[in-house]
Amino acid sequence: MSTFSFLENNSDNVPDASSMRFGIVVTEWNKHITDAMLKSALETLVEYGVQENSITIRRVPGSFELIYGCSQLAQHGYIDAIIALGCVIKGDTPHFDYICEGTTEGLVRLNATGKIPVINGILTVNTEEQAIDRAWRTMDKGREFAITAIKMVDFMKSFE
Ligand code: DLZ
Repeated sequence: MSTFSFLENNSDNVPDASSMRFGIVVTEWNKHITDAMLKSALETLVEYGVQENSITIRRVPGSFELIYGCSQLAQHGYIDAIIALGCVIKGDTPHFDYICEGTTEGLVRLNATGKIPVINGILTVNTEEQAIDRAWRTMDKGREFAITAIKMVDFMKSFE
């Protein structure tokens, strides 16, 4: 098992985010998991200086809809980066594989447009227990995704 800790390695050089604007698209599927990540992501963005009115939140039904949601937000929102929050839990059918492949491919395509960064905040796990571990029990993925988003906006702004 990987012992790498994102937060131990990436928390000391987070740029000031007070001028940054973010969009968050979050799923209703596995809401108890995605809401926990949303809460932590919001707290983290604000901790690093983001104004609450500079964060646009939109909800979509499932992870598959995140791509359309992020695409719309990228086109119509006045924002610097998007965090896509979802949680896909493996079931008894191949649906899990299709959703994971579809969302990954979709997020790759969105990022490849080079318009704004879209952070992959979709947990793809075998069990609900694994999702809980990642969302709040042993990890804090919402915080990780927020810090990643801030760093990517800083990266984007380095070309302006
Ligand atoms: C259908 C489905 C299933 C089985 N599992 C999940 C899941 O674990 N996590 C998730 O975010 N969404 C799931 N969905 C819904 C799909 O993402 C999507 O909403 C539907 O296929 C309709 O496009």
